[in-house]
Amino acid sequence: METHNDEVINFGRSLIVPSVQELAKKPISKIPPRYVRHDNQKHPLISSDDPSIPFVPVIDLHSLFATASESSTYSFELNKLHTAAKEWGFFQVINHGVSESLLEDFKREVLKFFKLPMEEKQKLWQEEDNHEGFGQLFVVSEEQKLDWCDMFYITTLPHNLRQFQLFQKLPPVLREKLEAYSMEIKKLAMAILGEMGKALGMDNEEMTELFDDGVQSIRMNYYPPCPEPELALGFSPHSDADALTILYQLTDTEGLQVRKDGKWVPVKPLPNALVVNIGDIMEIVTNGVYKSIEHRAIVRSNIERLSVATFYSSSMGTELGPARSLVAQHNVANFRRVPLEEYFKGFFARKLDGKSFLDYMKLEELKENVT
Ligand SMILES: O=C(O)CCC(=O)C(=O)O
Repeated sequence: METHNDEVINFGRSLIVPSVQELAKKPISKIPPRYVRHDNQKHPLISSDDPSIPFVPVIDLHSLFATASESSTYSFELNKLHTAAKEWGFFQVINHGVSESLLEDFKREVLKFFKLPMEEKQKLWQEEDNHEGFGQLFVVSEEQKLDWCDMFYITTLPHNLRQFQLFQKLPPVLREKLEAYSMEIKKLAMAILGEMGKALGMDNEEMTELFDDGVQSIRMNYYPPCPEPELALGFSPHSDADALTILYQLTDTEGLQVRKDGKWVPVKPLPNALVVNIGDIMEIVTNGVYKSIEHRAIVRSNIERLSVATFYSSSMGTELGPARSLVAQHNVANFRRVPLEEYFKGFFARKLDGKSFLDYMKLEELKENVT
């Protein structure tokens, strides 16, 4: 039986903005100025049809989870995972163990959720003092440019941090599938973190202590068709604040792009694959060995796109900083230590701006040396 706590932590707020999905239903040929970006062509665009573009690495998790650790298959895949986390900060996973039927069921419910009439969604809209619910995150001023996206955001784990009132208002079948999905994705995140710990030579107990009761939140994204897609962005460039993000691309429309060597590289949706990326917490915990990478989402003129991002962070009550077992290995700590709650509150109080928040965590004397 789920317990809940009326004193759940409020991680932040965001200014209330109108629904983009409703706006996109109107017969408009131009987007309102608040959605117009003039900076989104700053990095050359690459199409995944171009044979010269690199592919985001694909890791076969079966080779890691079900193969003896002495085997060459295991070490080959572990090395691939380690290299992907260091050099890309992004990879896709196949044979990940999350059942196809759960993925299908959850997808169906999320699609239905975004099709609910506005009167129903209004009951789940963000409140002024808390950013959980429908809306947008990181909106801190009336002048700020907005993303061409509606999202629903909720903290799912641990249960005592969940906004019980909000969760209870979700359609019952979505609630049930979301609960199952959240548990499966936590298992997957822990398993991937475990493999990363081995690749890094990190103390296993330290990894478990940091992440066993980790904070998980889920963000469902709906990107409506946009009449001027080249002027808008579905999601501003950002790195994630968490340790590990697991993204489920619900539709096969391309939209997610990763910044690699100064270029935006598309992440082509693969059947039954999930996208995993390193977040800022993991960059900090690994003392900078793994990198959180900037990514963004673009939009299309004629087709909608949906995705669900699950963010997994260390446990509340732990201190965020480089793993002690890695600092001992590296003989230097590259980031400061702060309580996790303070870190999150700081992150959500700012406008999304690339990796700027991670810079705040870097120890002063290292800032000039790190590009
Ligand atoms: O929709 C996407 O592919 C990107 C979503 C994302 O970056 C996020 O929710 O943090």
